[in-house]
Amino acid sequence: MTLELYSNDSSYYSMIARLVLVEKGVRYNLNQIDIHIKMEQFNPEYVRIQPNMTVPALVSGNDVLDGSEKILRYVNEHFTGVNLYPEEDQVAIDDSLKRHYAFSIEDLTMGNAMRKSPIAKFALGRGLDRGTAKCLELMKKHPEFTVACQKKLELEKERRKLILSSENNYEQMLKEATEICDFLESSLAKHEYAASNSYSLADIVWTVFIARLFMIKFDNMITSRKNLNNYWQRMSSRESFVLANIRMSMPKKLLLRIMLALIFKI
Ligand SMILES: N[C@@H](CCC(=O)N[C@@H](CS)C(=O)NCC(=O)O)C(=O)O
Repeated sequence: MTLELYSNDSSYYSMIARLVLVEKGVRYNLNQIDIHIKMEQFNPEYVRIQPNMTVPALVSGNDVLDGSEKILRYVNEHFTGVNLYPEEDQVAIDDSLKRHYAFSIEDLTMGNAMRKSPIAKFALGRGLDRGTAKCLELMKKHPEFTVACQKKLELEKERRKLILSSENNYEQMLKEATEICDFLESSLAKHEYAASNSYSLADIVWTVFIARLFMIKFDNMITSRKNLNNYWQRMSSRESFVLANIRMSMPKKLLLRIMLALIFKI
């Protein structure tokens, strides 16, 4: 049976999906979805698979998993290989996953980009406008997607409010990111991995989380904490880190292409 993963190289949640597949040693076909320039998440063929119009999505036979947490749990449960969710550690792993998914990495990333650059703020606004226009167009041509599109449009509205408004939640996100790092630092004083003494689903999400902190130049949150820094050295030297293409930076050329495409409506 072939597994089809719909992913974007620099997408945070796609990295989680890739990392669990690699850690479990599962072979899969990688389908690239350009969510930034061509905005392929709004293509009807893709919306049929992933009505949330986001990446990642995983198709495994008749099963369609629409979101990284579902993919994490599904891949661990349905494939042989190391058990990344052993019974005795499930409470701690669930706690990690709950904390991780309660945090909005998007608000932190975008909030940070906008504080650094007014151009980024402008491009982001344009990106939201384009997403909204694509969604409206999709709804017009494909009335069968009306409910999905209305949900997405509502989310885009929320995003605009949270990310672009002057009272955005960046400070709150910064505080929460610091609390997560403190939580990890103390967990790692008790055991070798984030939730236990063996590598688990928790380590998958925290690896991607830390990589994102490096991407947005918050290295200090990691390097200033002894256990976390040591953990990061270990996680980032795993073979899976390279094989799953976990990114700690956004290629400058790609960033420039995205900005130009958004600003000049290419
Ligand atoms: N909760 C979802 C979040 C997915 C998500 O927000 N993906 C982003 C990329 S990291 C995306 O596809 N953004 C494009 C869009 O929202 O139009 C998950 O865990 O998979």
